[in-house]
Amino acid sequence: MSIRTVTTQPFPDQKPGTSGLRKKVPVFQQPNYLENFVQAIFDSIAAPQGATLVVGGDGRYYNREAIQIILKMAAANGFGKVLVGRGGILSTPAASCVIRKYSTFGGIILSASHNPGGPKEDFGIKFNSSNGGPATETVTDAIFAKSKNIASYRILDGADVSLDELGETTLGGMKVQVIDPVNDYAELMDKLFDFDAIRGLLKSGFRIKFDAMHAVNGPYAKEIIETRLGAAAGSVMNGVPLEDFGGGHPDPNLTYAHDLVEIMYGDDAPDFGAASDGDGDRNMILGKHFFVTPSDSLALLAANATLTPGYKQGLAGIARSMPTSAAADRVAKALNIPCYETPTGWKFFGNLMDAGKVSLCGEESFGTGSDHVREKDGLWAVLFWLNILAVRKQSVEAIVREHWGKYGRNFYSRYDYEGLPTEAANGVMQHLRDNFSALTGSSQGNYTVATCDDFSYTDPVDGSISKNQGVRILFDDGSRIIYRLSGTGTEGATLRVYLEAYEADASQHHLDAQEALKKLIGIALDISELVKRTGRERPTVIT
Ligand code: VG1
Ligand code: CO
Repeated sequence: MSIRTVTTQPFPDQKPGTSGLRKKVPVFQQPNYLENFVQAIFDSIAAPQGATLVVGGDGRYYNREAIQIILKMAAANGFGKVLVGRGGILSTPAASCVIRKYSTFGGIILSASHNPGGPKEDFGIKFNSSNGGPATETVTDAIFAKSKNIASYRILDGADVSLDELGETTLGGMKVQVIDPVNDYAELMDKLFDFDAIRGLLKSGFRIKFDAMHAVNGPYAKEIIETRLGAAAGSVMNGVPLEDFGGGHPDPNLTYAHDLVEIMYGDDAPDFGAASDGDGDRNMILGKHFFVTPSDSLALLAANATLTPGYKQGLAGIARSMPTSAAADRVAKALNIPCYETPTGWKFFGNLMDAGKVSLCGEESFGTGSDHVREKDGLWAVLFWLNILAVRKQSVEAIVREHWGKYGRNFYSRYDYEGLPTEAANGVMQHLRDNFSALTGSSQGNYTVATCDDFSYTDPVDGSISKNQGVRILFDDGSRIIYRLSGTGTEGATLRVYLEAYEADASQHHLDAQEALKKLIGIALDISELVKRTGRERPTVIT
């Protein structure tokens, strides 16, 4: 087998977004497109000769082809060994777990997360460092810079490697070890949570439904929830991963996980429902006829963490992304631990966790996680909830209502405007920025604007600064409106509007979030001129 150096031309669009490079499959299928980006990664990360790499993905369309290319390029670029999940499968949190457990140099994860899959849909690739987390902005900036100047890449000429049997083969001078994608992850979960207690809960007649949405978590959920924890067969629905996720949108929210939502709001609803996304790192939590917002879920896990074996010593601190509600801040305050506010995207949590500053972190976008890995982790959140439910022996709704009674409630909603013309979306953001001084101090209905800014973050560990992370309109009663452009969309621009209002008075607790936020939503549309500038009367998705 010989190593080939292939001459290539740069593609100007290979800028990694919130979590890696995401494009439509046909874009990735262009000659040299994936190869260029992989070479840009290898040229940026300075892996020592003989280093070990982890490779796996969420099984979506083009996963297998991409893995074969990456393996041949890794062999040609001096890697000594690659650990790859059987069938090319590794959920994002499982990849993070494997990178850490075997002290590897890092890993390449293939996923476009919650975006649809298939020949005309989305694909994605990102590099995770040896801590198991997404590469820092310094590294992703370097990858982008390399991709813009790339002139050639190296690849091994050779036959494809079989990915379907466990065991070791060689590719040129490199070892390829096909590993069980579930096992290491399942063992870690068993250490963190009281599987006996959860088994007892499930034996007592407590019924659950987990919707894997035909995505990567199917095999993980079946093994852990049905086999190891003994939930009734069929507790995991849509458990077979499909290349196109069965034509669905593998995004666990009230809009896209409608099958599960129908069951959980139906006559014979189980006690607990949950779903995860394409690559298994997001989670949605439901009780019987009850939805737990991700921001509340983070706060609740933090408040109840010591009920689980993995967190019984308590938490070092909590971190949340800036648009996530401040519900977790109230818990941190009560526990007398620090709470950090970071830009959107998991890569910002890594430094805090590596430095031991935080144990739990989360985002409003259905992402929750801890320092057990360096990615958000969907199934972990589900098991955390089950452990709490097994100990507290109350319903999901009762636990959440008790929490609101103690800490007050942060009403929360996100409006997404997808597929906007980029100019119109940028125009909304610019219009807001141009009006910071006029807005500051102004009255908007019953609300008064305290300050407006463009969120900027200085990493408390390495001092790096990330600017322009979202426009914040902060009101004097603690309510907030935030506007942000998505970094993961693959078509046009996606504008997200985040709304939050705090209510300390328990008598208001019957209110629906949309009802409670009605005035704030009106203000958000008004001051941004969103409808006029985008022509959209309504958002694409409300969560
Ligand atoms: C979205 C979410 C963000 C999340 C990111 C990756 O980013 O808002 O909170 O970290 O997706 O999630 P954006 O830039 O489109 O708003 V996914 O599950 O990669 O794994
Ligand atoms: Co995801």
